[in-house]
Amino acid sequence: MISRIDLRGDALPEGPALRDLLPRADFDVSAALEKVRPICEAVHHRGDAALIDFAEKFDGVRLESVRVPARAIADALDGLDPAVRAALEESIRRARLVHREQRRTTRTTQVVPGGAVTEKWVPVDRVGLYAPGGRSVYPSSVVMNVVPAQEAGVESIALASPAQAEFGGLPHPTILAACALLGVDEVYAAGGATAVAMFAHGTESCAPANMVTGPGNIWVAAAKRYFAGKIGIDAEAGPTEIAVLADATADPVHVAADLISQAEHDPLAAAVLVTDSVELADAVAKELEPQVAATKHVEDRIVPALAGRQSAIVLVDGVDEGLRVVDAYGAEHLEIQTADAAAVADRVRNAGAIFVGPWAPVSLGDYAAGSNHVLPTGGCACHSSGLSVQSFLRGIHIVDYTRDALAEVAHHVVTLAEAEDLPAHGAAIKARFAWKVPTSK
Ligand code: HSO
Ligand code: ZN
Repeated sequence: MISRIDLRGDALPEGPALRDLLPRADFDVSAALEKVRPICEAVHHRGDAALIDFAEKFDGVRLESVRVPARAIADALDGLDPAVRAALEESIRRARLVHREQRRTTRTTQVVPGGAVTEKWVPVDRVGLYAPGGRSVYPSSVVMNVVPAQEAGVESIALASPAQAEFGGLPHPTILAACALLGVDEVYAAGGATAVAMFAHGTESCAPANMVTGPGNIWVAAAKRYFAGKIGIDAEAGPTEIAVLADATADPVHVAADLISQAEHDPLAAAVLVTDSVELADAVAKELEPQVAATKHVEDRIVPALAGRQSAIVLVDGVDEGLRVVDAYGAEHLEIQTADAAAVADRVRNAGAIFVGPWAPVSLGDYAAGSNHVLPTGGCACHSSGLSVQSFLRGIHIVDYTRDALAEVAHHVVTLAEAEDLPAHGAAIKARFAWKVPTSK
């Protein structure tokens, strides 16, 4: 069901060459870009009417309004299964504990006497959060988007999720209930690229947002790319990924279960085991069969995900080589199931989130570790982080210099301006000192 890549024996290649040996899904956002362009333009020009038409076309339901009435949100909470409510509340509580600690404090650096730079952290004014609702309805993703935005101090938070024909054109009730638990009352029934376009341009019923975040399918990613530059976006989410770095001490039953857990998301989801133990590789491959047979979503997601070119068991000579492989891969989720897992985890440089040892499976992080599950995919972990309070903050530098402090450095500024052939830059300094600025010469 899962292929093998044997990297034992020869020295591993460096950087991109190593990355090229590793499995990865085809996720061509640029091809999708052309398809979302007319959707984004229609929402721009026709506003709510376009959203209503697209909901009819894509979600099979004619909406009276895109804005979800307050009553529907309250009703969804009333109808929520008490066990799901308790689990969501615990998830929210833990996420708040972690994200609250991420708040940034204003810092002033006294560069010279009379010359200071303060970095002031200001939340984005208004954000639009997206919660998918097609193949997947994830109230947990509502928590993972809303909590960091709230803890960052964002004042205006709106959420969109696709209209569900089954629920009279409202987003899924569990999504609405999660909004109610989080105190989000501005919710729209809009899906995929249409939701991103709604937040980017604004419509009659929805004010434009400064930023859009949240997971979604390729259309959401393409719409984010389309609007990047106009609005802020978080990372473009691709299909989910789990990599497990394991040695002979790992339990194959756990490893197989964890690989399957993320394969369950999507036929393009990636499950990669990196190990120096052939015995573990064999045991995991064997263990996958009965576990897959015993679960749901087998033919439509798990089997294509595990059998796809994006998934593999990668054999390496040792844990050091395994670390090089997982760093080259830069997984969204990386589990370390080796002896002395914490020390091994400490050496990892590229991963969206790292799960240490046998008792921290990715599923824990998906729901209730307190960590965020909106994480960089497709190797973007080598330059980006998951969603956090920081995602919703801007650090503004406040430059405050006295006359003397400016005078002290004026000749350096003028010299650099001249070196860059920008005399007007220098003149802005000279003008303040009656043109009597000493040059560095
Ligand atoms: N593993 C997904 C998030 C998720 N899992 C939502 C379950 N529900 C991407 O990090
Ligand atoms: Zn998951």
